[in-house]
Amino acid sequence: MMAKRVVHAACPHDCPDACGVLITVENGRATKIQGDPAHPVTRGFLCAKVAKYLDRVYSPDRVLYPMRRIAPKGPQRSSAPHGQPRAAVPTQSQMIAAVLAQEIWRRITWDEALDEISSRFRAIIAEFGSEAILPYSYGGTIAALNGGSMDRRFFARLGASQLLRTICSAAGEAGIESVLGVKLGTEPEQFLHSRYIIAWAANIHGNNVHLWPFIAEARRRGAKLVVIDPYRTRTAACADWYIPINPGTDAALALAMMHVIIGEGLHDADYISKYTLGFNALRQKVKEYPPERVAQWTGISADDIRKLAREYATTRPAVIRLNYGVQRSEGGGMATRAICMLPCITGSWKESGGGLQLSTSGAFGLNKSALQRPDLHADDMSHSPRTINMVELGKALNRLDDPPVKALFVYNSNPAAVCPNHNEVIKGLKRPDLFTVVHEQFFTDTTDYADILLPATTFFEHKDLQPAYGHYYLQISDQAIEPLGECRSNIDVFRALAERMGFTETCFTESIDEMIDEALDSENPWLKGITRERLENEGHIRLNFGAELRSAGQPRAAVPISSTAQPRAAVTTCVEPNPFLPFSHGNFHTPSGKAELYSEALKAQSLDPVAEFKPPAESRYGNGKSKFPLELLARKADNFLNSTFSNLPSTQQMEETNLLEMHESDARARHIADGDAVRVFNRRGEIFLKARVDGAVQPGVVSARLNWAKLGPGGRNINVLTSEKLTDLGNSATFYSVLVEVERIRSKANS
Ligand SMILES: Nc1nc2c(c(=O)[nH]1)N[C@H]1C(S)=C(S)[C@@H](COP(=O)(O)OP(=O)(O)OC[C@H]3O[C@@H](n4cnc5c(=O)[nH]c(N)nc54)[C@H](O)[C@@H]3O)O[C@H]1N2
Ligand SMILES: Nc1nc2c(c(=O)[nH]1)N[C@H]1C(S)=C(S)[C@@H](COP(=O)(O)OP(=O)(O)OC[C@H]3O[C@@H](n4cnc5c(=O)[nH]c(N)nc54)[C@H](O)[C@@H]3O)O[C@H]1N2
Ligand code: SF4
Ligand SMILES: [Mo]
Repeated sequence: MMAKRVVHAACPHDCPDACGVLITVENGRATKIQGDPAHPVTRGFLCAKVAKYLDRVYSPDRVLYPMRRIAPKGPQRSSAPHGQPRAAVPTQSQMIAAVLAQEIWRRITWDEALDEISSRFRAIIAEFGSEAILPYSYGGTIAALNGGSMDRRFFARLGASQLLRTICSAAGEAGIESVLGVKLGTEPEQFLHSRYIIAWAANIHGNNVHLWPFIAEARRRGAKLVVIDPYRTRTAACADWYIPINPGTDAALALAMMHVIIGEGLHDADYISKYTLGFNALRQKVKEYPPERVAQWTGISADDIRKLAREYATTRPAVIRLNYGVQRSEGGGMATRAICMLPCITGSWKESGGGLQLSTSGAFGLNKSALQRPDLHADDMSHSPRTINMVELGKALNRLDDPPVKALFVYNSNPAAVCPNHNEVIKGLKRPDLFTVVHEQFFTDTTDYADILLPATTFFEHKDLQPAYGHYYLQISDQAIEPLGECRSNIDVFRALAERMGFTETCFTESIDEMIDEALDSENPWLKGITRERLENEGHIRLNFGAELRSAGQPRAAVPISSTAQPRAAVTTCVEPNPFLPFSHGNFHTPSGKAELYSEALKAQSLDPVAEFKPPAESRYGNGKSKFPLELLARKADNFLNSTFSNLPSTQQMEETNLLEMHESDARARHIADGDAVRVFNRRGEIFLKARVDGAVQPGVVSARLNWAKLGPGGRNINVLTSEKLTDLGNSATFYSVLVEVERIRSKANS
């Protein structure tokens, strides 16, 4: 009889928190998941969805064996009548029953699957060239290995088209890097010391819940919390000051704040002169953005803009938790850039509890080129393969030529749910001549279009190395249990495919531990002294910023692991690290080494070298009067993670789906009452939802949440309405620059 073990893991979902996790394993079966109480940031509690992870790992709906499609592509059911949610849609278990009845899939062996994939790839390469093959992956896991390593090696060596992975954060990354040169920011622990906290496009309770205890403690000590968001999130509801803003207008707000700060002499002239470049150009530029002018765009009164600017500049330390919501608009890159200038002109980077956090990922500096081997190329290829932007998948599948995309390999992603312009994506995925392989844990919207379906492990079933984008701890995530069924990790799949394709480079036979060692073998000084052995012993290690945390260096055995350990949400004692203040003395990673308030690089791209606000074309400020007057926020669900978790009964119970939230005045103008069935539409598509008039949004804005399309009414989700248009910087997605109209189709009273 095997003993009870507790395994240290780390949550690999696409979430800033990267929680430390403890998995109890008894007789080879995981019996309990809990947060690791020793993790200084995630502090022993998990979000509601991952707290129920055993339901996910052991769900009867897991894909457990390789399979070949024997039915036509597409969900195997008749569409639900318009406006009829759920009931008409088969449950997951019904779908699985169909699978088992072999109506859709035939089980095959791994050998058969790999043979078929490699022979189809060979044939496609012979006829169309290797660029006719397109990998498609994103954030299923963001751990260092399974998030992108063996797969990248494989597709580089194959000479496949390269995927530009821009669907999430590329605009914000370009924005922050244009000012700071790097994705570094305030440590979550230091929010404790803040006196003024702005949650700017940051849904903290929904998407970043482990920051909340630090904010809560700062507030107990007298800090003020301000939330800037067009949607009244749970965080906004408990803020000291909630400032609703019109979507896509944040650049104007930031410029107006700087107008006030500089105009009233509240800036830090010393910090500015030592560590920034282009202040005079900024001083000129912000003159164009007086609060009165900006009030018209943002919907925030000039008095409130002035008050916000003054409070922010004079209450010290002040910190901004900026999140990626702000950059999912047409002008998202510039908006991020303008906001990132704020702590540079107030000098708040100098203070513990000051600064700004958008992402901390730039500190990890793992050896990416060793992991991904971008130097690999196909034997007879003399040029770099073409690139395809993942946001434009619909376009790529339907309109690309020379060569057309003939094979699609999807892993770590569910594009049939998450990609904008859903109808175009589905049209492409339906192409009978497209050979589609999907490596998945569940029968998602995308597996409905797979020719070959491969079963994927969860993080319980494989080992990995886990960086973070919301704190500075590197973690090891150990394998807790054997893979279920015949599941294989991403690493194992691409290793096996490389062998089938006859690739002889040694990197294709490396073990997981060898790959972790390579990842850690980097030039980054902050990884100094951090080895796999130490990580295996200690679970998490704060990056080596030159000084050790008091708690670091303790072997894991010294951490009491009690089966009754309670989640410890409240920050009662200060962890008091030697604070990491990345820009207290400049050290910006820009070409000039300074915070670039003026950027030659932007000028070279014919963009405003300082910053500017351009009203999004698809917004209330677009040209002329639109047939679609309402701005849609096609948001994420608090209890799902993008489309992940949306099929599990235990998480479904926590999230009401298929709602359209609207303001009372917009509802009244359309004779819509709370609970009515409504049609939401624009020229790209339509979806049928239930109206909810609950004060979550302001006039002119409606909001709905992401879900699996096949669980939505009519087999659709909100991405039927979103567009493939790209952002100003970074070529990212514009999920929050969408215009729609809404009409009532049936009143609640008659249904
Ligand atoms: N529970 C949960 N957690 C998640 C996810 C999830 O789906 N569910 N997704 C994960 C992923 S992939 C990511 S990238 C992160 C993202 O996390 P966030 O960056 O927080 O992303 P969003 O939820 O898109 O946007 C945050 C907030 O910005 C607001 N917002 C939208 N448009 C604007 C605007 O124009 N101006 C302003 N000021 N605010 C705006 C939205 O209403 C939202 O409340 O979260 C991760 N964590
Ligand atoms: N309307 C709207 N659309 C959005 C967004 C929005 O806010 N609104 N957010 C956008 C953002 S920020 C993002 S990041 C994208 C996210 O897009 P995706 O990264 O596609 O996100 P998920 O929906 O979480 O799908 C990930 C899939 O990977 C699978 N998976 C998990 N682990 C593994 C693994 O180890 N191996 C393999 N092979 N598969 C695995 C999961 O089961 C899941 O089905 O969505 C974008 N789409
Ligand atoms: S999804 Fe985020 S909050 Fe939830 S357990 Fe994972 S890292 Fe933690
Ligand atoms: Mo994301």
